[in-house]
Amino acid sequence: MKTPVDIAVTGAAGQISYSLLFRLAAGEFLGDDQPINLHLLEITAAMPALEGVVMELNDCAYPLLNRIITTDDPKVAFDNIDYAFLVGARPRGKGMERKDLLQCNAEIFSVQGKALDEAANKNVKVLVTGNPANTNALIAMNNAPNLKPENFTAMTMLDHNRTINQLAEKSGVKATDVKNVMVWGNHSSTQYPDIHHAKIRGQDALSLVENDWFVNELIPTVQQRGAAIIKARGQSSAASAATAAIKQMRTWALGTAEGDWVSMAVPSDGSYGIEEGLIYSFPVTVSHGEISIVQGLDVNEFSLEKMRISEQELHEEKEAIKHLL
Ligand code: NAX
Repeated sequence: MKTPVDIAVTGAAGQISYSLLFRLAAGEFLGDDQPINLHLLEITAAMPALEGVVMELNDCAYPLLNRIITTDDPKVAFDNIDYAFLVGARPRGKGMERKDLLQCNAEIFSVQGKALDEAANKNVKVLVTGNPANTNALIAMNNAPNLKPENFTAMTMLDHNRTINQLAEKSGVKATDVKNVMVWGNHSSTQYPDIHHAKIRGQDALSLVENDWFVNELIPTVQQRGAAIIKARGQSSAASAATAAIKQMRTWALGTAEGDWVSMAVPSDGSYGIEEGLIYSFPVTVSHGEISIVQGLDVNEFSLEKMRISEQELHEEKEAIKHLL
């Protein structure tokens, strides 16, 4: 058996974690020969609920689950960790403005960034899922000066998977027949799911579906998918978010498939003219744990305009929390 890896999950008593933790423990992340230690962080008020989750984890008698640590202290949670799934965040309360939500989450992620800086393994891979995910990742990154910016990503894999699914459903093919979709920008309703380079069984997607369907159906459907799920289910996406979190972290650890890429929100290096330093979703490939933004793709005026709208939103979010950077 290999040495266990240490994985932190924040918001561990929440609904995404209720799907995520069991799948991590079952070996879905790094395989069924990789034992894990789980470091579970919650707010103090949710510690009793977290104990219930731990009882259930233990009742599964998972062979790979070596140790579970529960705490309400980020420094304890992040001690020597290799991977951090930052899922926990403050939900939008009644009467709360978007900027209030941004502020209280900004404070959470500045504390967690400092704790990661102090306690985590220097090669830690940090995936921010809690919303507003891109800007929360930006704050955590800026509060961790001893970690590299490349240690941080925010989750747009769910949006990527949603784009694959829309295209597969429309074309009557399987999800695995669809390659090279991408999602640009913010994990918000300004995100831009783009199929200009997508292939369906090796053929250009836009030669198989109408441009009108792409513009007027696919884009708004993916942008509004989270809201549609809340409307139907009465709760926000949880199992699909956990699936996407595992896929994003697994891809980061083990690499992308030959000839394909995925979407991840990563620190912009100015590629495609996007403001440097924003955490912006790009098409990326991964090799040996290193993420590279796919370069040299043709981007037409239509796409550029959509990419800029999302960039502008991220710029405004950054301005609103700049005192914490
Ligand atoms: P829940 O409200 O069910 O769970 C969140 C948990 O986080 C709660 O148990 C809460 O006590 C805990 N928490 C709050 N502040 C904390 C802190 N400072 N430290 C540790 N734990 C803390 O939400 P859930 O449905 O699990 O969603 C979690 C987050 O993911 C939300 O911000 C949500 O908006 C976001 N999402 C992001 C997605 C993405 O694609 N990036 C998609 C799914 C999801 O909407």
